[in-house]
Order: sequence, then structure tokens, then C-alpha cells
Amino acid sequence: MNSASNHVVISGTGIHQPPHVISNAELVLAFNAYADLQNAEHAEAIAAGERSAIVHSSVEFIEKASGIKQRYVLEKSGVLDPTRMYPRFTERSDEQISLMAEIAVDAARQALAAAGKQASDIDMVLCASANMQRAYPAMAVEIQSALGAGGYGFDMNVACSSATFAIDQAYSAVRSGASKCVLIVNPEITSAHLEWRDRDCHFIFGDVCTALIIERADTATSADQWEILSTKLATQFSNNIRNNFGFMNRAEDSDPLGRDKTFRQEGRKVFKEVVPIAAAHIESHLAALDQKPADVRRFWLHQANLGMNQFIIRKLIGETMGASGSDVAPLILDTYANTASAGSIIAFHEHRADLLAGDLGVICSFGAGYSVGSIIVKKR
Ligand code: CO8
Repeated sequence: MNSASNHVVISGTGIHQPPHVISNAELVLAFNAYADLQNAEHAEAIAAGERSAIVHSSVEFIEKASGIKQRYVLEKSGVLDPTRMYPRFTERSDEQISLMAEIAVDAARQALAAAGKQASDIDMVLCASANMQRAYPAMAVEIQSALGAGGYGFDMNVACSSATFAIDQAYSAVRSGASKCVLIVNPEITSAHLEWRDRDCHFIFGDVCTALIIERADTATSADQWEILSTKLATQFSNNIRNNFGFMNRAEDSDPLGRDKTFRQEGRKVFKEVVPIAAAHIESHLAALDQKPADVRRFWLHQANLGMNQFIIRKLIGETMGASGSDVAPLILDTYANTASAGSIIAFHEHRADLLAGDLGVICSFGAGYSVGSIIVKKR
């Protein structure tokens, strides 16, 4: 029966943690070896002032500027090879499951088990990520098939805000009665579209996949349920985080390996512009529910930069947050790095067990677009 007022809960989460860790020390060693090789190869041009030498990276800078100490990746030998500097994946045949679908299925199975659901209970699959492995068929349809889920699936890309925007879609579908039980997966293979040869950004990202089950409260049996009270999304166009890779590259005769075909950003501008947008967004979202930031027991914030989260928390509740995060705003960035859309969901997955019935929480993402999404939840 359709009803415009079904109560909606998040009833399970899951995470695929890739097998390899790259510490800052390993990363910097590889980058500096790459810089030395490049500088030796272009020594004449550098001496003639025709080319700038590549400057070494440093562990101290990375930790101070970002709070990141390590990252997980699906493949590390290619990333750390100074003559390559990107992961080495074996191409799979069309008959094999794709890598993105494989990690999504792993995270999804964990979320299903946590929610006490079968794949056949799912009637909508959203694959929401900052980049898709291919143009089509949709990743979500492959994941639906690999799991044996019903209904339909589609892909969504809102960069770092893909997960919260997908929660909004799932919430609307379940609330309206259009769907009963939605699986959201956020497979982020950022290592394949990060520019590991750029000192300004080579340390920022890591790989992961998160999964969420969102269903009607009256069908949920999980012991751990989070009612979605409200969702709020916003976007504002900016070129400050951009990647021009795409199907037009060939027709434009542009260089498929050009610098603009991987992640690039104006990090300082992003920092300055996105922090106030995110803080104001959360504050106005809570106000619409007659709530104040101080009423919130936990913020599961997007995990891009320690300083950004410190600013947001100071703006919202006046609290000075330490380098390891805080009880009100836990940090996972130090171990996972920025995992694009999955960051706030990893924080939610790992840091919610201690909350009590009635506690209020906010999941919030912010990033490229610009985009910001907030989800207000209450522990049942
Ligand atoms: N080692 C040593 N020194 C360095 C390094 C390094 N690795 N990198 C830069 N420096 C130097 C610079 O050259 C500069 O030197 P100088 O002052 O002499 O010019 C100095 O350090 C300071 O540089 P910055 O001003 O760039 O440093 P910041 O303090 O601003 O820190 C950050 C850089 C960490 C990038 C910071 O600006 C930041 O985090 N900004 C926010 C970024 C952010 O949140 N971006 C979100 C992007 S994610 C997203 O939306 C999803 C996109 C899709 C995913 C893509 C996956 C690949």
C-alpha cells in the first residue's frame, strides 16, 4: 500500500576495506623518486629555465595540511612505481564481474546481513560514486544482478556528495511507497582517477566501498535502526574541483593523458568556500526541524581535510576539535584519507554503536560541484 508518510530507516551498513595500505612515508618515497627521475631526464631544460624542477613532497606537510596518515588502495605496486604512478589493474572480460561491482557486492552483503535482509528484499539499487568504471550498462544493474536483487537500479554521480544525494533519493522513494527496501553502494576507486604525480594532491585520496540499506520502518527488524527525519541537498557550480575525462575526449582530439583528465583542484579556494557553505547548510537544515547544532549528539562529516571539519565544528557548536577528531565529530580521514562520497558513511558505519535511542545525528557531505547534502537521523 502506498502512503505519503511511511517512516524510513537506515537499518544496516557495510564496508569493503581494500587489502593494501600506503603510509605517507611510502607515498612520499615513491613521489620523490619520481621527481628525481623526471628532474634527471629533463635536467637540461630545467637548467635552461624552460621547465621547473619537480619539488619533493613531505610527510610533515601532508599530516599538517590534511590530517591524513595513510590510505587504503586496491592495488599499490603501480602507485608506488616511480616510472608509473598509478594502479595496475588487469582488464577483465565482459563475462567477469567488474571490479567496482565486486567491491560493491562485498559491502552490500555486509549491509544486508546487518539489516537482516535478503538480496531478494531489495527493490531499488543505487550505485552512487564520484566516478563510474564505465559508461554503460549502469554499474547498479550489474550489482543488482550479482546480488540477485529485484526491482531496478541506476547510477548517480554527485562527486563527494553522491552518498547523501542517494540517501535523499532512497528516502523519497521509500517514504512515498514507490520502493520498499533500497540498497545504496558507494564504490570509490579514487586511486584510478587521482593524479599521483601531482605534489599538491597526491596524498588526498583512498579507495573503499560503503553500503547502506534504507527501508520502511514497519518492515525493519534490525536491532540498530536510524530513522531519517529529513534530508536537504544543495549545489552551486564551481570549477575549483574538476576532472575533464570523458567520452568527448576522443572527438575533441585532446590528450587522453592530459593533466586535466584526472582529479585537479584549487585546494585553498575549496577550503575557504566550502566550509561556510557546509556549516550554514547544516544549521539551516536543523533550524527547519526546530533543532540547534548543540542538540546534535554526533556529526558524521565528509572526510576531506581535518582543518575543514575543525572549522565546521567550531562554527556549529563552538568546540575546538583536536587532531584526532572528537566524540561529537569522529574522524576516519587519518586512516582512510578522503574517500570521496564514502567518507561520511564510513564515519557513520564505525562511530554510532555508543549512541542511545532518541539521540540525534547528522550525516553531511560536501565537495565537488560544489555540492552539499545533509541527512538528519534519530536513533530508534
Ligand atoms: N609536500 C610539501 N609541500 C607541499 C606539498 C607536499 N605534498 N603540497 C603543497 N606543498 C606546499 C605548496 O607548494 C605551498 O608552498 P608555498 O607556500 O611555498 O607556495 C604550501 O605547501 C602550501 O600549499 P597549499 O596552499 O596548497 O596547502 P594548503 O594548506 O591549502 O593544503 C590541501 C592543501 C590539503 C589540499 C587543502 O587546501 C585542502 O584540503 N583543501 C580542501 C580540499 C578538498 O576538500 N577537496 C575536496 C575534493 S574531493 C571531492 O569533492 C570529490 C572529488 C572526486 C574524487 C576524486 C578522486 C581522485
